[in-house]
Amino acid sequence: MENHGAGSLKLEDQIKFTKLFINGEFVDSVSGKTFKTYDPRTGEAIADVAEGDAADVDLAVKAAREAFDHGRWPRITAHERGRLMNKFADLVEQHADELAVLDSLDAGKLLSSGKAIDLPHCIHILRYYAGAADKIHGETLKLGGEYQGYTLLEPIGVVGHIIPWNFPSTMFFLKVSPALAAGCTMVIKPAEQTPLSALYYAHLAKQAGIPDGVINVVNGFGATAGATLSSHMNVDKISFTGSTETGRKVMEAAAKSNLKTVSLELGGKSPLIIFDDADVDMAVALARVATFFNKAEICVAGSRVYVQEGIYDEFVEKAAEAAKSWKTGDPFDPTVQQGPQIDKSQFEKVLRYVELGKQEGATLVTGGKACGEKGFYIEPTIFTDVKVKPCMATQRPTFMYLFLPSTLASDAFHLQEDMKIFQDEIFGPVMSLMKFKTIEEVIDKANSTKYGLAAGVVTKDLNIANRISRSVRAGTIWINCYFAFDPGCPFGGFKMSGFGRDLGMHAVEKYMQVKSVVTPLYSSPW
Ligand code: TXE
Repeated sequence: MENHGAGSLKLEDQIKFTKLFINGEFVDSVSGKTFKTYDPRTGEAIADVAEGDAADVDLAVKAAREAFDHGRWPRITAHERGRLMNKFADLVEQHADELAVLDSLDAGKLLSSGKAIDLPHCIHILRYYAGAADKIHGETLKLGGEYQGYTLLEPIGVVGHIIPWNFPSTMFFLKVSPALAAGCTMVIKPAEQTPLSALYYAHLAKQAGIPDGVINVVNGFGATAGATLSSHMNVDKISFTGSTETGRKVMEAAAKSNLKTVSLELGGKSPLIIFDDADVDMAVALARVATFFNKAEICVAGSRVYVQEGIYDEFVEKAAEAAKSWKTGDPFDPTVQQGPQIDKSQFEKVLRYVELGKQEGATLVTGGKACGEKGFYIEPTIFTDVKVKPCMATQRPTFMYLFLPSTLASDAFHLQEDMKIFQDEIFGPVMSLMKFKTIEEVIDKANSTKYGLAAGVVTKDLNIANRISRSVRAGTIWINCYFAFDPGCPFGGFKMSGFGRDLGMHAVEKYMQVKSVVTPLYSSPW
C-alpha cells in the first residue's frame, strides 16, 4: 500500500489503538470478539477492532456513572475543566496529521481536507467549548411574594453519543466538547465503519489529564452496542447523529427505558436556490462543492439545485463541465477532489438511485457510473428534468385545504409525487437540477421535503435572500456561501432532520438540567 503524505510509515502502521477504551484503559471486549474495518479505496481490511456489545456498554456506562456520581469532573471548577480541555486541544493539534491519516484510511476522506478543514475545525470546536466551560450561568429570579430564587445549570449526567462515519473526527468533537464543558461523563459509540480515530482521541484525553471514566469509547455495531446504549437505564441522555430510520429507533428505545432525553441530527435533502442575477460561474463553483464535497457523504449536501429559468441552460452546461473536471481518485493524492464512498453498501445504494433516476425519466447529463479498478468510487453525477409533479388543485383532496396549513398541505402532496431522487437522501455524488420561474414557486418546492436541515441561496438581491431565509424551513440558511460552519453557529434540523442543536451555546443546553432554588427573602414563614 502507498504512503502518500504519511512520511516513511506504511499507512496501517499509524493504527495504534484498536481495543475498547473503558475507565481510562484500553481493554479487549468481554466476548473477545473483534470486527474488521476496511479501506474504502480497496475494500480490503486494515485492522481488527475490539467489538463491544451489551456487556461492554454496561461496563462503560458503569465507569461513566461512577465518574459522574463520585468523580472529579463534574466537581472541579469550570475553569479547571476548560484548562484540561485546552490541553486536550493542544495534543490533538500536535497529532493532527496522524489523525487526518486515520480518517482518510478508515473513511476514504481526502487527506488534504482532513488536514486543512476537519482537524482544524475539531480543535477549534474543542477550544470554543473549553472557553465556554466557565461561562455557563443560571439566572436570578425575582419571585412573587417574599421569595427570591435562582437557577442552577447542572450537568445532565451520563451521556451516550452515537455517531456516524462521514466525519469521524468532527462528529466526535461536536458531541464530546459541549458535554465535557457541561461537566458530563460519557460513552461514545463510533460508527462500525470508522472505529479508529475516536480511540486515539480517548488516549489523548487521558494524556491531557481528563479523569478516567469521563470519556469511554465502545466500538461495535448499531443493533448491539448502539441499541444497548439507547435503552440503558443508567444513561441520562443520548445525542445521536445518523439516519432518520435509526434516529426513530433510538428515540423509541429511550421512551421504552428510562425516558432519557434525546437529541437527533438526522439526514437531509437540502435545496440550493440560484437566482437569475447570480454570477453563473460562481454559482456553478458553489453548487459543485455544495453537492460533491466529501463525496456527498454529508447531511447538508445541497443536492437539490433549483436554477431560475433565465440562466438555467447556461448553468446546466457549465455544471456538467464542472462535474467532469472534479477529480475522483485516491484520497491521499493532494490533487484529488473526491475519494471513494465509505463502503460497499453505500456504494451500491448510490448506484441504485442513479438507476432509479433514469427509470423515473430524469435526464442523466454526466456521470452515473462506478469508476476506478477497485474500491468504491463513483463519478460525479448530474440529473436534469427531475420532476416535482405539478400541484394540480383538483388532485389535492379538499380536506387538506381545510385542515392543514398551506405549507404542510403542499409537503404532503409533493411527498407522494416527487421523483425519489429528489426526495431521498442519496448520500452520494448525485446532483439533481430543476428549473424554476418565480420565488413563490421555488419556496414551495424547496419546502416540499420531509427534511429541513439546511438550504442555500445565491443572489445579489438582499430582499430575495431575506425572503428565502425567512420562508425555507431549515436549520441553517447559507446566503452566497455553503458549508460555512463555525463552532459558534448552532447546527441542527427542522422537521424529520431531527431536533436539538450541535455547536454554539445551544449545544451546551442539551447537556444541562435547569434546577430552581427558592428561598424566602427575609425570615422563613415556617
Ligand atoms: O446510518 P445509521 P447508516 C444517512 C445516509 C446514509 C444512511 C444509512 O443517508 O446513507 O443514513 O447510513 C448506529 N440503535 N446518514 O446505516 O444506521 C450505527 O452503528 C442505536 C446521515 O450508517 O443511522 C452508527 O454508529 N444505534 C447521517 C450510527 O447509528 C444504532 C450520517 C449511524 O448509523 C442502531 C450517516 C440502533 N438500532 C448516515 N443502528 C448524518 N445525519 O450526517 C445503527 N446505529
